[in-house]
Amino acid sequence: MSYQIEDISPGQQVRLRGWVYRQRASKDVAFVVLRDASDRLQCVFKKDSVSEDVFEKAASLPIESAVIIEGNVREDERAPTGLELDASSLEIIHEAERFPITRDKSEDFLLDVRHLWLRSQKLTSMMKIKHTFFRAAREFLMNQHFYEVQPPLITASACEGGSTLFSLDYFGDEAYLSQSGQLYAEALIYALERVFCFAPSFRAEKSRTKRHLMEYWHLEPEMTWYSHEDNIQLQIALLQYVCNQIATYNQKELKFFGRDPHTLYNVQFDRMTYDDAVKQLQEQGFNVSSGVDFGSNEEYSLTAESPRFLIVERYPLEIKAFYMKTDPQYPHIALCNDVLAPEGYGEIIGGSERETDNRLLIQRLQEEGQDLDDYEWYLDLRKYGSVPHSGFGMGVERVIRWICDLDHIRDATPFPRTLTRYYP
Ligand code: NSS
Repeated sequence: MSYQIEDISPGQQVRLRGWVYRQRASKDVAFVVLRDASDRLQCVFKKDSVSEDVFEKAASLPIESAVIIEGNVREDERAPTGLELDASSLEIIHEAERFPITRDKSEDFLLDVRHLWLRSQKLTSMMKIKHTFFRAAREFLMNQHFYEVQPPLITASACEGGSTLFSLDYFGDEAYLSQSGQLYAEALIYALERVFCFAPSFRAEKSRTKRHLMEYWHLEPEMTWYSHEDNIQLQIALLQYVCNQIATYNQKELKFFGRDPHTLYNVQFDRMTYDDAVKQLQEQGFNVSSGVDFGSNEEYSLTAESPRFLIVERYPLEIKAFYMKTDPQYPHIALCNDVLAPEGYGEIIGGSERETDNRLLIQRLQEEGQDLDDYEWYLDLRKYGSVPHSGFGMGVERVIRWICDLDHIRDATPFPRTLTRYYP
């Protein structure tokens, strides 16, 4: 019977299928570290206990060859999993060519062979954590009676301003890749009330940073009847749930990244207004004044020393997107918030209550220089049964970057699209 490495136990006779992760041999014994999706295991071929043919093959196996190995599982204190295999047979399914990835390859080279580097422990561990993220986020929202909906990815209009749009030729017209599913989610709530989109978003970010991808996964809940405050409470609960699930199901992977699962079991939140954040930054020596959006240095500084998330709310209207609701009591303030990750990782969520007054929306679109014709359908939503509503967008790779303590966001996705790269 075929097993996955993580399911075996001492004393069992097993058949394992996988790839050669590492290999070395002496005169009398060959060691093959086998890798499958679940784990790695050292398989020991002793010259005096296998046929000559099997020993020869085991002693000369190129790494990344695909093999099936049978043997007996035995405890071994020195092994990372506490187990080893006394191998009795070896079947080579495919003998690999010389694997191009060896120690000390440059970052650029590893990006060129990303299709092969995916097998590394780093990317495999990241992908397993990301898998839990997707499952947990869906589970949390569905338990709260949200419907998952599918926004279009080809659009006629900008959601987040014109400067980061990727344009494409749509049979002679100019269309764009979606920056956000939000405007469509706002249409969908009139049918389903609580919805979320889980889809790629595209941003033509022209600066080279460690936290921007050109294509990233965007989780965007949108809810009828939710106020600014309800919206923030949902963000907190969602982050708590997702982090808790990852702490529970990805202990091995977290350990690989040096992150203690305890820091994720019960994540904490601080909260401050934009004005207080400006004051704090000024005290830290930053030359910021009210009415300016924070850059990455400012965001870094606000949480660099903190193990807690930071919610910054109530930004000046003039630096935020056209759809954010004006605070009825303070007309220069938007009822919005960002969430900054702990430890200086920067913004992971942007959200707001949505403006329902078409006069204000039209005014703000005009100020942004947008063509009102492109937003006619969106403005219709305020004409037929308009209700208070809120929503937010969470950048999945931004959260994964923090959880896995990754230097660069490109390692939070298998095939990153960055300023200089869209291959492989
Ligand atoms: O531009 S956002 O702040 N907000 C929106 O797109 C809203 N329309 C979302 C909504 O309310 N439904 O982007 C949201 C999040 C932001 O906080 C980041 O975590 C992430 O999307 N984001 C990115 N991640 C990776 N790379 C890039 N370039 C990027 N841009 C935003």
